[in-house]
Amino acid sequence: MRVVLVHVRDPQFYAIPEERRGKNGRLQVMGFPPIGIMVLSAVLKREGHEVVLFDQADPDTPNDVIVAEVLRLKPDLAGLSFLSTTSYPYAKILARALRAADGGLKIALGGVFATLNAERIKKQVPEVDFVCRGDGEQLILDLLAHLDDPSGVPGVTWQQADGTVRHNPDRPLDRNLDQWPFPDRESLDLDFVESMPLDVPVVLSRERFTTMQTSRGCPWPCIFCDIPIFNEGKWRSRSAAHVVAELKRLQEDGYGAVYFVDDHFLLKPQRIAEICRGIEEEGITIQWGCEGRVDSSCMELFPAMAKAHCRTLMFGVETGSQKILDRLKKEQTLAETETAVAAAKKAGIEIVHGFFVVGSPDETEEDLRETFRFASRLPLDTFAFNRLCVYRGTPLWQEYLARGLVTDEADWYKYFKCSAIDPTVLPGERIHAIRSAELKRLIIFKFLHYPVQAMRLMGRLARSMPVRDILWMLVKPFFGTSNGQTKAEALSRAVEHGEMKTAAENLTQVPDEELSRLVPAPSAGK
Ligand code: B12
Repeated sequence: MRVVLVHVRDPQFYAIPEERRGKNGRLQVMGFPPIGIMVLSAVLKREGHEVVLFDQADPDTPNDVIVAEVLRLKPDLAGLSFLSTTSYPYAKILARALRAADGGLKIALGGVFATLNAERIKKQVPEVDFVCRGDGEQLILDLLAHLDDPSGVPGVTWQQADGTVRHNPDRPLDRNLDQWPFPDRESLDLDFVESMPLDVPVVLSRERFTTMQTSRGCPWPCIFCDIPIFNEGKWRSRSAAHVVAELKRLQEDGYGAVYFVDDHFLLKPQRIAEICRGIEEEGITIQWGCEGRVDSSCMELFPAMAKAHCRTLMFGVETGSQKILDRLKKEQTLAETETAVAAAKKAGIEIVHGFFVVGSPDETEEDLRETFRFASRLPLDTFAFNRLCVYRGTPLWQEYLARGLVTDEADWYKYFKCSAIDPTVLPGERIHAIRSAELKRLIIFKFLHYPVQAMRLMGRLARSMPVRDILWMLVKPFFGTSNGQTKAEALSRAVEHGEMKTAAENLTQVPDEELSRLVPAPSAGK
């Protein structure tokens, strides 16, 4: 059978504004590859199906091109994959455009947001035939075999002929992840390169870049995260041998940098030790990055990871206030953060990154300032201070429902910064003002107290950015402006594409009836 798979992105994550082609003639796209559809493609191809992939990061395949291609290819199924609340409006627009163009096309949606909101999506977007929940590998094979009657396919939400929406039982979590082939990285005519080092710094290399997923899930109960719900609170992993075999293949294919998109890569020490050993034995030199919790028991393996070319380690530090850590149910201590960051640096991991959130419930101005003081005490190389947001499905959403701050009926598809709806969060403008002031202080502090580390980072940035641009980027906050972006910034993603990001967030607030007016009406008879 023939399947078209599309990775839907919001425009803030669209590639590079100017066209750039590598030596091999392929368009270079800055960002993470869409491994969700790449995995599904590999599985489908192994079973003999024909697959065509589209990634909306490709400026050559906007919606109208995808619609025209689908009309030409006449697939048995069009699968749209998207990650988050912010890309849902774009997935709706594309689904409706496809349905308007071909009333008989079967359309499926999948991904984390779709999984957690399946029934609501099916009712809001009747143009979509199947909303697919959870892991997609076996599901898509089963669905293809039962397109006309998916009643026996676990994990699918669909509509019977009498109009009843059916939410088939969940698919049991599959622990055998080694059974699936490596992602199909060949079917998109794109080369992914890392984002400029201003958003997620990843491994800071200009090598051919890709991502891998070696485990799924995280069992901790942080109130802002929906991953435990998506994975039923479980953590599952591929074996070390399977991971090493994929890295080996990637090296043979010319990749030089890999980021593991695992929710918590650092969970199992023995597996990490085996991966590091395998990397050494196979002579793999790919530089890689990963993220995990600061209370990981893998800390004693940081030296082995550094030796196995782990270049970047990202920790969810969140805040410098124990009170807020506890409020977020992060179940970690400030002391654990200090120990982990110091251990990673001592082990020789080049880039140790701290993810922080600002604008949490019950956070005072003093807590916020303490977060920046804490960040300055940590020997972190890079950091990001993002605003806390609430997503449907998380424990924080449940709390907001109970407190009457949101309703499932009206708000389920909206993207909210907590400060916009929770009176126990500091006002958005205050958070912004304090963050800007403290960030300046932090940059000066880093240069004065960690000059060698700061200069090393500058050196790494200089590999991909002109020195003039680096300097301008550093002094810009002191002029109180985010304007005058450098060329490098223009090429990078979210941080610099502030306006697009806001536009994507705002689009989630547009009532669906209004959004539907943006696409042609569905064709009659469906
Ligand atoms: C890597 C990543 C990113 C990358 C982007 C990767 C990309 N290709 O575009 C970056 C860093 C850019 C990013 C950005 C953002 N992200 Co992000 N990201 C992730 C992360 C860590 C991994 C995603 C991944 O690659 N998974 C691996 C692949 C194999 O899995 P998958 O895509 O889910 O696909 C599987 C199934 O879902 C299913 N499936 C998927 N599609 C389909 C389609 C069909 C038809 C079928 C049958 C099945 C199916 O089959 C696949 C195989 O099993 C997830 C956490 C997670 N575990 O999912 C967060 C996550 C998706 N991100 C999240 C968020 C919030 C964002 C941002 C909004 C952050 C921000 N404020 O800017 C942006 C929005 C990006 C966007 N365009 O939508 C949230 C979403 C929560 C929500 N309800 O909205 C998550 C869940 C993190 C979290 N803990 O809350 N992200």
